[in-house]
Amino acid sequence: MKRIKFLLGVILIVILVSAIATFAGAKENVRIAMVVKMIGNAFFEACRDGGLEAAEELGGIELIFQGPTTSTAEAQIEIIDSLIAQKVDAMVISSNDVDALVPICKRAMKSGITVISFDSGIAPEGRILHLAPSGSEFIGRSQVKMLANLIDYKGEIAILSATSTATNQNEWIEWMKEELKEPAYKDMKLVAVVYGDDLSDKSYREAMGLFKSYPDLRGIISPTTVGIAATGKALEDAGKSGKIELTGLGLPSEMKQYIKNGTCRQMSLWNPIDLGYSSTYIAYKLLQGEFQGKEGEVMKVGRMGEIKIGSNNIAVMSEPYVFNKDNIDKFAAIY
Ligand code: RAM
Repeated sequence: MKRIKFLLGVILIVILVSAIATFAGAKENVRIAMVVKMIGNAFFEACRDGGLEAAEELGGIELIFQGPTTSTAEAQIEIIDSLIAQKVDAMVISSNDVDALVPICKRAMKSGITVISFDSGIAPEGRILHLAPSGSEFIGRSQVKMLANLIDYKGEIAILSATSTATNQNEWIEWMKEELKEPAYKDMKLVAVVYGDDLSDKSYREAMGLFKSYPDLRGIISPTTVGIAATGKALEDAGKSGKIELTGLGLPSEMKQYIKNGTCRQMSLWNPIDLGYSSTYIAYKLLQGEFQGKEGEVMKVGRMGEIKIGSNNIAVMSEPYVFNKDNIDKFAAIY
């Protein structure tokens, strides 16, 4: 009799817990789509790996990884449109344009899909929050400081960016320009900003074009993992290593050879695996109602610890790592 009572008790508790969970809106087996700027970029493959790690840790998540073959907003809109039709539960998006994705993302949210941006943001009306790997001001200013140190605060410099509409690169470039207004940089001149569209061959050609158009060029900042690696190759092929200094945001695994031979003596980046992990984790918790996505909220993001949502619902992770000859091997083995 006691045993039956005990069993009945257990069954009752199970029913109650699942009823509460259903009432609270907890969802099982959710589908989270990670939409990146473009496929074929190792940076986003590392983000995907982080997303898969979060999915595994949290359980009950199917991660759908998608991105266009060209880094345009139009191509991303098509993908998002089809994900709405497939009724995915959440989307984490690295955007090719800050405004162009707003209407489609508004439609996604209206249909009940949880939308956040990560890496490269969507304007506030088109997402619940944006997860930035690091503060834009810090990134922009520190890139200029790094290059200034390499060229002794003197000479012509250029920026080789991703696409002309990329939210993240454009914000960083604005801060680079702000930093360059400081008196310390009076002998440095920004002569050009060019766009390689996160395509290796186009970035390579743009770098070669810079060498030709600006024979006195002393340094290049490339705040894109694709652009910096292509510029490293162009510098070597053109025999310009050591004559033109290179810095920016690069993947250690792709930049190892250029760091080691001095073509790029210093650069930085955050961990894209952590970025993909955190964005997937946050999307899941928002979906489950465990995070509210409100300014001021401190989110507990698994192994990453606490991440606070700041103004405009932008949550900033931490400062990037700086890579040089001494530590590149260690990081190149990871991402
Ligand atoms: C490229 C992409 C990405 C950016 C990195 C630094 O892979 O443009 O959005 O964050 O570079």
